[in-house]
Amino acid sequence: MKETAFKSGFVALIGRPNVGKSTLLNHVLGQKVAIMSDKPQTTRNKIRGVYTTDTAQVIFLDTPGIHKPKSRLGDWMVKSAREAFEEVDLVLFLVDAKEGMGAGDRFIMEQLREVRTPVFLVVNKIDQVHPDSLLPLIDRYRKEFDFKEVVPISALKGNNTSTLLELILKELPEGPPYYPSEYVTDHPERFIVGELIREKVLHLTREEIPHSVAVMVEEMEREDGDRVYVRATIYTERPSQKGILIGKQGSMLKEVGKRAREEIGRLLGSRVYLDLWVKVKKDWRNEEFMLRQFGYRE
Ligand code: GDP
Ligand code: K
Ligand code: MG
Repeated sequence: MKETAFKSGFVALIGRPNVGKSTLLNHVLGQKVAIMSDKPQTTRNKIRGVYTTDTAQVIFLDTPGIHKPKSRLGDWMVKSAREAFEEVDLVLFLVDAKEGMGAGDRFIMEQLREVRTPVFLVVNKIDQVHPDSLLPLIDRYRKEFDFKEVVPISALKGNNTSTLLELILKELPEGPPYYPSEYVTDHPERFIVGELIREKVLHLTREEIPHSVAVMVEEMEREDGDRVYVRATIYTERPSQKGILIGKQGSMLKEVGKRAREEIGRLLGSRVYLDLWVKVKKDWRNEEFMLRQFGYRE
């Protein structure tokens, strides 16, 4: 049997806010455990997720926002985004089937025109439109740009996402895996953010609580208006510990949240909305799965 060479490459995701970039990634990365780590990354591109099969590895990247610049800094960001697109193997341009083509889409396509990297048009949210409206919409995009592939999907329902993955894998060059196969990292700041929350718990509680606590940052996303939304869960081992952590009328949790929010804000250099939860997970310390999730194992 002929052995096929391993393929690997970098895929940039671009599209207006809320087109479904995060949803697509979560879907692709599926049930895999999110391991947090502080592996080095390039300064321009943020690793969003690593998808590994027996024969290939795809590294999905966040690209700097590409909006019509309102300032010199904006000009610079557009230029660096364009350069980032040159350095990847494939660009996925996500659009919203229901919203149709907007000025934001046109601006992105203008920038992509100056880039040699192949671009796929990914028409997302097809579950929200009548099939008949799809072809005219795709035609409109095609008139504006020469896409290597056009793939209609529903990231939410998982429709046609396996076709998209196949086409992505086809586009990748031969190359080695850049990350261990179990590495599915999200933003590495996540781990630090979790640790900051844990630190506040340690400062504010005593006795057995500190050792029985783990923090998992489930979501961390920069919203419009430069605020970062963080949803995190503090895990304890017993209901009584959960009670202590929440405190009288939520006072303890409020204090943990307040202190953590300030420090996370300093770390990230932006305002933070911290959505903090407490859950009981008996014996989390003994469960390999949980240890991985919390980033205590590679
Ligand atoms: P992002 O800003 O591009 O990362 O977009 P998100 O992934 O956060 O998605 C924005 C919203 O669109 C969320 O409410 C998603 O649930 C929703 N969404 C994403 N993909 C789909 C889809 O295929 N169908 C539908 N109906 N909703 C979707
Ligand atoms: K969003
Ligand atoms: Mg997103």
